[in-house]
Amino acid sequence: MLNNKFIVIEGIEGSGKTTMCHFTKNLLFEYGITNIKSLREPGGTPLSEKIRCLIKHSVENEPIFYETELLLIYAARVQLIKSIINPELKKGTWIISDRFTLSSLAYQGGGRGIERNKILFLQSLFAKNPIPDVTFYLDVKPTIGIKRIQKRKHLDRIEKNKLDFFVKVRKIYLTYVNKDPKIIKINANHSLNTVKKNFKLQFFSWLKKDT
Ligand code: Z5A
Repeated sequence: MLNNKFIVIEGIEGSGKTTMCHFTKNLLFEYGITNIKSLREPGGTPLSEKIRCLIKHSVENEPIFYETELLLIYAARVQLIKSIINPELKKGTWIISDRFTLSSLAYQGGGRGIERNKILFLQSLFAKNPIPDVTFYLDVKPTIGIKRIQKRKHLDRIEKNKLDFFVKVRKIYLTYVNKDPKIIKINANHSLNTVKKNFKLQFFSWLKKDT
């Protein structure tokens, strides 16, 4: 029997993470794995979903400081790890998470400019484990990703950032791709069908190697 895994999908907005999380679930089904839980960050528990709303929306007449944003993200994350991720992994459930700790290094570190050491310290205090077994990073040029999400009517507080913000976020993602062998980069600039085809190849290649 295969050991369950903790799979994370990362990337900037419009890279196709949510689409690929659904696709990953289907690929696991295809492989005969059915005990799967799909999660998103920030969110995934009733309290974490409430915190998600605070993170995504502006408060009238009060700016959200970057440090506050970081702490809210970690509050939601700790809640999710303790109440769902860790107990489910222990039970043998496969977890697919739309974003995880790498997002904080990319957005709060790269985008907001908070020192990496501060983020890693917070992580070491409250979210040391679990470490994802694999992270699929969907790499898209910010101009392409933004164009995809602009089709939506409402952009949230973070999505309203300027192009330069997402350029900085992507740069940090790419730094980690180059130094962490557990991160698999997928070129997400192509059509959805092409990205899915490539994702499937890389996914099964990882799954067969790792199980
Ligand atoms: N955040 C943070 O700052 N720090 C953290 O530590 C964490 C999170 C964990 C979560 O918002 C926000 O929280 C996020 C970062 C911050 N900031 N923002 N903004 P979210 O969950 O609402 O947003 P998101 O995670 O960025 O997801 P998204 O905008 O929904 O994008 P996506 O999931 O990557 O893409 P999608 O929903 O799958 O696809 C978007 C559209 O593009 C859709 O119409 C697709 O059909 C289309 N699409 C997807 N792929 C393709 C291709 N290949 N070709 C053409 N069209 C495509």
